[in-house]
Amino acid sequence: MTYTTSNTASEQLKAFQSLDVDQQLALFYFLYQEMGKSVTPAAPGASTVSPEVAESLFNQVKDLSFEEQLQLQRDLITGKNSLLAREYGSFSDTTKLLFWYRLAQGMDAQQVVPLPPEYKLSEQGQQLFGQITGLEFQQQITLFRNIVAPMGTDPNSAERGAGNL
Ligand code: 45D
Repeated sequence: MTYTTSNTASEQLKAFQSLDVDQQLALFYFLYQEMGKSVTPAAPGASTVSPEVAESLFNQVKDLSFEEQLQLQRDLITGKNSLLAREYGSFSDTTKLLFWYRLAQGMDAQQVVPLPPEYKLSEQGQQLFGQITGLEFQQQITLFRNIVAPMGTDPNSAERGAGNL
């Protein structure tokens, strides 16, 4: 068994976060494509998810240019402060996940900037893709929640008035 195949959940999270920002976006989208079919809008009324809140942020992003959409997604990953990043930061983890899910659906509907057609994952990204797709569905969801949770800006710790858009 190699080191990478024995990665634990928290090591997979670290490995994901150690990829460069564009690789994280691409890997996340490939994972969506892989699992997307098995995610039905499962129990939208359930637990801590707020579909209308995720939808409202999605609609704001949808109205941006493709370049701005890409920048926003990069900024969410790097934790750059902005109005939209603070709005995102105020969501529950599951609502954050739903928001990313909506973005990916938006890509499929050509409302959100698509991946360049020949975009490839790095060796490291491909390995991680293999590991993550091999996880049980529940473990995948947990990992995804942990991936999206720290993104954006926590509105309570963000300096008031800082950032715009
Ligand atoms: O030019 O309990 C690159 C809910 C390169 C319901 C790029 C759920 C340069 C409640 C950067 C690649 C549904 C929430 C461009 C559960 C370049 C509930 C662009 C489950 C253009 C369990 C890259 C939800 C881009 C789940 C634009 C499982 C990349 C949700 C964009 C899973 C990537 C959601 C995106 C996932 C990835 C979403 C938007 C995996 C989204 C992934």
